[in-house]
Amino acid sequence: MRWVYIELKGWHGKILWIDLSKREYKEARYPLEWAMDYIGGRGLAVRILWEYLPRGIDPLSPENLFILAVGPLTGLTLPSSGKMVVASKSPLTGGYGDGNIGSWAAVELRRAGYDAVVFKGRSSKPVVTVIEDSKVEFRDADDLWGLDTWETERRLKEEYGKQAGILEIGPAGENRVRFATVISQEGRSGGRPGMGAVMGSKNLKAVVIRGTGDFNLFDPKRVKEEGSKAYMDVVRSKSYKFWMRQGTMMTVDWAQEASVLPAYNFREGVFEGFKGIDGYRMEELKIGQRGCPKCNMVCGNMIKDAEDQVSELDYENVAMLGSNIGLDDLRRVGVLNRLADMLGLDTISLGSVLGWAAEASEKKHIDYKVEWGDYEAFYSLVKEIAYRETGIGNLLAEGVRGACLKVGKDSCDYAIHAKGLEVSAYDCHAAPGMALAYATSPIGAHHKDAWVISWEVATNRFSYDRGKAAKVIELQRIRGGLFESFVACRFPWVEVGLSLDYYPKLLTYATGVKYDWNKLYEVADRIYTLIRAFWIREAGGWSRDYDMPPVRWLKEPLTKGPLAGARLDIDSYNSLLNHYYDLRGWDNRGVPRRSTLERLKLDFVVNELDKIVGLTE
Ligand code: PTT
Ligand code: SF4
Repeated sequence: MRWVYIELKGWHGKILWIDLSKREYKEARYPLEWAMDYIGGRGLAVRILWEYLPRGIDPLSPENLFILAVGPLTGLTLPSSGKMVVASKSPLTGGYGDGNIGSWAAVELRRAGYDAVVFKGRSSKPVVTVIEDSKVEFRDADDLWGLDTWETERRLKEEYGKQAGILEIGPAGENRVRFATVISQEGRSGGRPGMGAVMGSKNLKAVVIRGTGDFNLFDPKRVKEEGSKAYMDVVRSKSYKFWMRQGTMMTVDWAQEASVLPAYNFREGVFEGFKGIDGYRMEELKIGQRGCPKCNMVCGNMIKDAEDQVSELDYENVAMLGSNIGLDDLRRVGVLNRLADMLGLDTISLGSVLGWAAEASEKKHIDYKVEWGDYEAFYSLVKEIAYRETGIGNLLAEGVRGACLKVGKDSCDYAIHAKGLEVSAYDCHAAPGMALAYATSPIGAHHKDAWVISWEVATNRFSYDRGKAAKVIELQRIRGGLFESFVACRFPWVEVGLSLDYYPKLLTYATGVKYDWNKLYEVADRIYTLIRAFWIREAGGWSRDYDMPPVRWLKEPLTKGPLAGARLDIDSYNSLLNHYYDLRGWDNRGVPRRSTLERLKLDFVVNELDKIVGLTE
């Protein structure tokens, strides 16, 4: 195929390729079509992985690619644009993995003149990669290896200045814990499906980025005017004041009220101690807030934790390390949360493996004693996991799916994951739409692609109708398809109601390409379908079992709260899944149809998928 290269505004059109084995780098232009058809961020990342990742490799081998990708809206003067995608083949799930992290590294990468950086190979010893505009240096990192993320970033800031954007891993990433994340700015964490472990497997302790260039925009004046208006709309919104008080922590009370607050390893959707960990309790302890660059609604709420240190709280962290493990003291939850940030562990997966361990201990499926709410035992387990020092630490470092497969004895019946990624903090015994959102999320069970639960609870909660599948797809398009590819934070829209209409306009001003919703939805569908093709390729086959929710929600009803007795119905779930597949143009195995691939300009995957699974028309 002959590719045309980018001469457009809004993108730089360049990828920086870094070979850590050889300590070499080069910059390369990428095809114009990739920008047009995938926009950037997640879209660009999956296109790169499809094209360049050797088939079937071990995600922790040097062959894996570790990608940082921004989009045309990243870092601009518009609300909450300081975000970037970190992506790779996941060591936790074996499929496509990514996360969205707020960091100055996102802004600096755009200033440095790249749309993405791709790392391959493995350094023979610990290294920090330093990108300064078009120059790359490899700084030995023996002195940093073993340090926690906060200390690593502090030392690198001393060396490279306060303006530098820095992404790093902690001991968990170094030790290849399968749910280790990438950390920045002490409380930003990205890449739930083990992106930190991939960095660790490459001996890449940190990436430092500084750039001095401009954003190469089509109409910078209109971007600024429109972006400034959007900032004002954020501040003037009705929900702004309360958001600034509680941020995502307001969700604890809502989740309790709606019976979706995970408790005791997702056995229940209500928690008797919720008042000890809710947004109002957080307000009593709050000492400040911080967040990502370019944001005027910063959501990282800081408290002094039980060890008198600063911990930055979010709903997911608190529910998973609080109610899900039976802990009702926010200052103690704060300690576990801070440890996760410093060691570089994903809090959601961590809360899930701790919950699984408590249940396995209770059922005597493992020879280890840890009880619900046992803070000291959980505290020690967090460290044992990050350092993989002990038998139990090593076991839990594999994630719930890996751990239950090793332990056996029905312990997979209470391993709460989809496709190997631990479920985030919404119980779905009584929320079929959210269960579908988790089960079909392109990275495994994360809420980020379709947080349909608030709509579901407020509407026809117990139905499994076609409209629900359509709603999941609508949200996946906007959240997982678009915000992840033009790359900005979705909270201005989700949480304070910023009009979505800003985004096509801003994209058009930034790039000069006319965007409307039809065009954007087509991009989103293309990205979703390519990610599905990538999963099938890497799994070497496919069946609808991959798109099923955790067994617990189907088999074991809730026993507490107003919805006691509720559970998902398997036949109805299957019919909901059929609607979903049909609306996406996938067959009843969850494999994209040939006609869908062709309509979405994904002809280049047809032959390979056909050989693996046999495509339907
Ligand atoms: C995100 C996931 C979330 S989603 C939370 S809380 W949330 C957890 N936060 C963690 C943390 O903190 N420390 C830690 N060690 N592990 C953590 N794991 C969990 O990670 C995050 C915010 C949040 S807070 C959310 S919903 C929104 N997510 C966005 C998204 O996905 N895309 C997008 N375009 N905008 C988003 N805005 C919001 O960003 P992952 P961050 Mg995160 C302490 O990365 O892998 O997607 O996992 O990036 O900068 O911390 O911002 O109630
Ligand atoms: Fe970051 Fe929160 Fe601001 Fe979004 S709202 S950009 S997650 S600080």
